Amino acid sequence: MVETSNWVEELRKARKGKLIGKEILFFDRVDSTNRLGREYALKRAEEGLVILAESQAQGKGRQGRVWESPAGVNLYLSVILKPSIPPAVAPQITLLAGVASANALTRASGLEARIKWPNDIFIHGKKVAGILSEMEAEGLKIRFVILGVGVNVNWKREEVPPDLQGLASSLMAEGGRKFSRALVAGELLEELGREYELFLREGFSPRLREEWNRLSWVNQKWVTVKVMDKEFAGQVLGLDTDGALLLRDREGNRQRLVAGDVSLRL
Ligand code: BT5
Repeated sequence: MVETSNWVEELRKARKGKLIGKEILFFDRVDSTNRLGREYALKRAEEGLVILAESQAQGKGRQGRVWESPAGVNLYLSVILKPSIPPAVAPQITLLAGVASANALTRASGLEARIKWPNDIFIHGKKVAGILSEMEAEGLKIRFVILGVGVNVNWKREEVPPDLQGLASSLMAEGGRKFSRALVAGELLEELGREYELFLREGFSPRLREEWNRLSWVNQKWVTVKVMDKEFAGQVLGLDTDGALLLRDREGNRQRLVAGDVSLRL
């Protein structure tokens, strides 16, 4: 499908009346949609509000890393969520967003998208999307979660910065054709809405866990996981019933790791 310049209007039409994206604020350039989303949430914006930008000057990854956000080709969006869950289980939101994003990208592109724990979406072994969920809590209550997703849609391979060549890719680079951003964003918000509403009813359910394990790019692989200044090496067994990642080391000892704190290296 050829993209029209009013792709945001097309997306708004598709999301009319739905929880996630019933209101979509669109900006040409922001520092970070997550940062702006937080600002709106602090001003009591409603659950489901989506902040969408054509480009970001300071797109954020985890732990102060940078998210490359060139204009006109990709998706940068943040959703305000207000789940009634304890802060301790907030990393489960990243897991459900991983399932939703992988399924949405597969539906939109026909390419097989997989989750690299905890927050990367891979196609053909390269990162095409990243998730950043940031929480604001008051004591034992979550005030809101800003769920940010960046998807490389029509980024040309040769425009990927040199340090990310071979690591990062886009739907277009992997699929060999352009994709409609309205369509990709529409699938993404639809899947996020579906998984989020199920999560509110059922919590981190056996269905969600099985779906995550089915989509996992890391299960059975031998990995190193960095937790602060420690490193764990082991084979990935998959997610535990509460969403922690299970590793087994060479001696057969099991390790449980929570998505909030750690990153994984293959
Ligand atoms: C992430 O962090 O993968 C989370 C990315 C979230 C981005 C979205 S865009 C909308 C919203 N607003 C924001 O400000 N952020 C969110 P992390 O796991 O820390 O990965 C960051 C690393 O991915 C970088 O250090 C690079 O190696 C790589 N990277 C940077 N830009 C990339 C891109 N566009 N595509 C693929 N990889 C990228």
